[in-house]
Amino acid sequence: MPFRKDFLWGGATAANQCEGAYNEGNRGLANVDVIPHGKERWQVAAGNRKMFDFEEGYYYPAKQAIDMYHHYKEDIALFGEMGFKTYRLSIGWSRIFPNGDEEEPNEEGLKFYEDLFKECHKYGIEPLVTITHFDCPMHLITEYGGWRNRKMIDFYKRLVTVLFTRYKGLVKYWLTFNEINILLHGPFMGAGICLEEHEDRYQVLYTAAHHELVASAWATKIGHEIDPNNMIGCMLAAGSYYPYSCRPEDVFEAIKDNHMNYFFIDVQSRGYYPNYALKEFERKNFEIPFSENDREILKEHTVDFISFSYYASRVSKAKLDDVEETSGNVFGSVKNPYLQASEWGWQIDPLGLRITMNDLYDRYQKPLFIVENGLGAKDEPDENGYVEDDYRIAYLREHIKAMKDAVEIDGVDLLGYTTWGPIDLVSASTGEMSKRYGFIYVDRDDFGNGTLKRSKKKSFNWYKKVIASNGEDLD
Ligand code: BGP
Repeated sequence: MPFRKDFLWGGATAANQCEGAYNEGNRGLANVDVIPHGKERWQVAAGNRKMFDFEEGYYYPAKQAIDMYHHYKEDIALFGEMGFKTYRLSIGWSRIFPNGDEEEPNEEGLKFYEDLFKECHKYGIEPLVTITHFDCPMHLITEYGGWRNRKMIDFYKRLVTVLFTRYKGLVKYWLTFNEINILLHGPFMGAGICLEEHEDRYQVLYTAAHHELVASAWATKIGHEIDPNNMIGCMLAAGSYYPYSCRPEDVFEAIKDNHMNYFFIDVQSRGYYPNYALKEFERKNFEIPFSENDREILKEHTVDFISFSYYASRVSKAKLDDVEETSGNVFGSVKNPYLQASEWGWQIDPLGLRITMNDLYDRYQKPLFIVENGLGAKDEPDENGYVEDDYRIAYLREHIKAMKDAVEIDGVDLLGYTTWGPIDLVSASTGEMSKRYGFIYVDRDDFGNGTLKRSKKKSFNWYKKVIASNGEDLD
């Protein structure tokens, strides 16, 4: 059997994309609330268009999302029915600390997640918790400027101390920052940063990166001290870059692009800045804002495992003259002429998952955890909300096969696999509901209409079988 006996099959969501109830339970406003649906979404997420509050004339999908805040029992029961061994979810930071800089946490927020974790355990589901999945209390942005400010490390430390203490015995698997590399591409979404005109983008973003990296190492330290059983991982928006051709220039371009991604994980996993980054910092006159014991914290508190999202591979080319670009998760790349793409232009490459797994495992020699993978597609439900989603099954089947090969043939150590959006939820990149990933259909459209009724798609029973057979039965 290729997968371990205790292989963690399941699904993954993020607070801001499913919870809704943005102003209930004393929750404070967060960056993720004010990122609208529509063509300005990415401008806001990237911090190019400052939107620090709700504005007239925009629709904000995170406000209600799929209202999991009120439906979680029903939703977790469905995950239980599919046989989930794990459920990845994230904590809304502003539920726990509404402003982010309070001394005392908000009990209602803490209780909400405690109940939710207990609900998971009823079904034998192990929670896998992302401490922050893109969200940052708005007050920390307006008062402190988000992660460009070193004080964020202390606020984050306070948050994680509260979480590790309160949920000791309920949660064992933790991820410090979702897709930490998004910070370079969508700084408002990833780090609560809108660049001011006088600011140097490079300096600000790598300063914020240092703060997040140090905060992540602190979380690892604190988490292990509070409970040595805790397993704490980093999280990368992965997808290896291929050279466009075997021209050495293209091959080298791919090395450089891969470095940009690995940078964060190199620090989180090895405990020090890689030379290629130090050299570039020198050229750019960037001095890492090391404080007293940062080096030691980074060095001594590296992650236990490497988690990542994988939707597609990417392509690098030295000369971008006659090539097409394509979109992809978090950031696009040159289009690969050998691959098909989803309706949103994300290229489909199951073997790329095996390649990415090999790259990461060779590089870090730590267990991997695939915490996002899936196909965003338009579904057409019948009158009962049933969807014949063979395209989704086909996508997942091929990716699971590739991951099986990576484990069985290449010997990669893999802890688990959680598909993205086991229940339809709001898309991070577009704010749409119609970009659906789920095994469970949710009656809700792109503008907030619908009954929120949940119904099973064809893929629901298929995934149930996959889990029950520990990945043997993929038909
Ligand atoms: C990742 C995020 C998720 C998720 C997923 C799918 O970047 O971690 O939050 O949304 O991608 O992307 P999208 O929702 O844009 O289709």
